[in-house]
Amino acid sequence: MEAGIVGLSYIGKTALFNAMTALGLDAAGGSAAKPNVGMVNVPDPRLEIIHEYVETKKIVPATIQLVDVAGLAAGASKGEGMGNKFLAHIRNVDAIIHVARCFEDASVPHVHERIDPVSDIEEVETELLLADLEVVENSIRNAQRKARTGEKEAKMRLELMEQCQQELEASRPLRSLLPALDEQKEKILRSFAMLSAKPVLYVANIGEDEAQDAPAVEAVRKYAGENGGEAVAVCARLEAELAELEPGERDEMLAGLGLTEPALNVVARAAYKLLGLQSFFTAGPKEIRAWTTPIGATGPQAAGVIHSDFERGFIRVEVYTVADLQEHRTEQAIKAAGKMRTEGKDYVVQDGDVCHFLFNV
Ligand SMILES: Nc1nc2c(ncn2[C@@H]2O[C@H](COP(=O)(O)OP(=O)(O)O)[C@@H](O)[C@H]2O)c(=O)[nH]1
Ligand SMILES: [Mg+2]
Repeated sequence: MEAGIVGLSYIGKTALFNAMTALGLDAAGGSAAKPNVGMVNVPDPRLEIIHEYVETKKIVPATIQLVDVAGLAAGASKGEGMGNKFLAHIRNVDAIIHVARCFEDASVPHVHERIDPVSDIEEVETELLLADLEVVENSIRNAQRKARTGEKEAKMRLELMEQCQQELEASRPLRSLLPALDEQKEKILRSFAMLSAKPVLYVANIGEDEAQDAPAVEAVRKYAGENGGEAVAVCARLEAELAELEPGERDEMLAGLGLTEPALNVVARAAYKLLGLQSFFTAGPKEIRAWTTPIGATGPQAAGVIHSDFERGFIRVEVYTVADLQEHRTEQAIKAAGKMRTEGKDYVVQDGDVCHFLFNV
């Protein structure tokens, strides 16, 4: 699963990418032709809780892939500059992290020489809407031809695309249309990988001394609420500095700021949720590990995340929760208390399940 960072230039996209991936690439990195790609750990306090009760050699968090593309400017949808390539990179991601500049800093240029995160967001989103509109118009022409010959699927597609056209022409993202669609239409719309239908997290990039509820940040939150997205505020530069410190020094600096964890953890978890992902755990002497599945995955599908043989040879899964472990302290005690559940092929794995898979290969 992959999230892509978008936004205008000089707003802190690469700073955020560096902080999240701790790769430390320089600000010039990441172009439309060759975006930066890195893995982000998704910090999960439940891993440490499990570790209080289970001895292990290492702890492995879940990860998501993050892409840092070059800044998008007006005209991208018309293929200006590297526009087309840029849009192609976004088309491949599963969710969008849209960064908006709230920080003031005379030494960092701004493409429009003013701080106005909501108009910046609108500028980028207009390009995404226009790119979608082009896809929609092509698809309408194609579906009209086929619908004339009475093809049923084409008729439905035509109806859907006309709905999309209406949304886009009213400057509304397609994600706001999704909840109203029936299952079949939703599936068709998803198959187009429309840019404005992707889930989005708005990141208000604030200055070092700026408050979480500064007017510019509140404006971003309001915009997010009205456009079917989530919003968080972080100081990307501060987070990038934090990410470079040794763990001990980092904790000291965080404590000095009155924080218990970097704001980035919040972003990583929000992105994970945005992608429709959840974690289950395995816990043993070799490792305690968080594994990623889409919400709704079954026992065999979850087993397949660990190894494809596990999915094929799945017999059953033994499951308990982190809360069970906190209450009973050992797996044996969980079993003795009758809390260890045995589940079969149809079991829908829940976020936070601790699993032992039984399989034959
Ligand atoms: N003062 C301040 N500068 C920042 C902040 N975030 C990023 N910058 C600076 O803004 C410049 C552009 O950031 P960069 O991440 O390269 O922007 P990008 O073009 O969106 O990738 C760099 O010099 C950063 O150090 C911030 O929160 N505060
Ligand atoms: Mg950059």
